[in-house]
Amino acid sequence: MIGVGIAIVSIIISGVALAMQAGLNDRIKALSSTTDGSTQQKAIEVGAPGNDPNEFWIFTQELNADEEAVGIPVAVYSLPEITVHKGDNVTIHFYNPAEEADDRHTFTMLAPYEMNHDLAGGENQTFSLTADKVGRYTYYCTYDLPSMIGQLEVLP
Ligand SMILES: [Cu+2]
Repeated sequence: MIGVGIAIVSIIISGVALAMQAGLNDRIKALSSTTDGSTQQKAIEVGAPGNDPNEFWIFTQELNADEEAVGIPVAVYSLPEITVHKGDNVTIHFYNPAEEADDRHTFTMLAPYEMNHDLAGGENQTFSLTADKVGRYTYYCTYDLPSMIGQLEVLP
């Protein structure tokens, strides 16, 4: 008699567990299905503590290499990728920490985010843009192509 009772209780418990699992599956499906019926994994994004996700600091840097021996410019941006979302107001703090004033670098973009910030060594500038066009856009230094580039990615 007790054995039958235990069997009935465990059948009820596993039934409830199955129903909960089914409900959970429906919720996951609802979160990931799109209007055309295909499924899509939503990207997880994790920031750094106290960091505004739309504010970026970028330094110019001359690599420790013989530019003439290498044959192309050996300068880079400290941050070669910026990822934001459509509609974000993005702030960039751009620093050229070179000791010589004539070691110039630029942060330049073509349309639709057209801009050209040209800094002498020791200078910095803060500027903003509204990320209203989705896509990948290259930023580059007019003095150090083809190597001194980065990508602004604007996600939908
Ligand atoms: Cu440069």
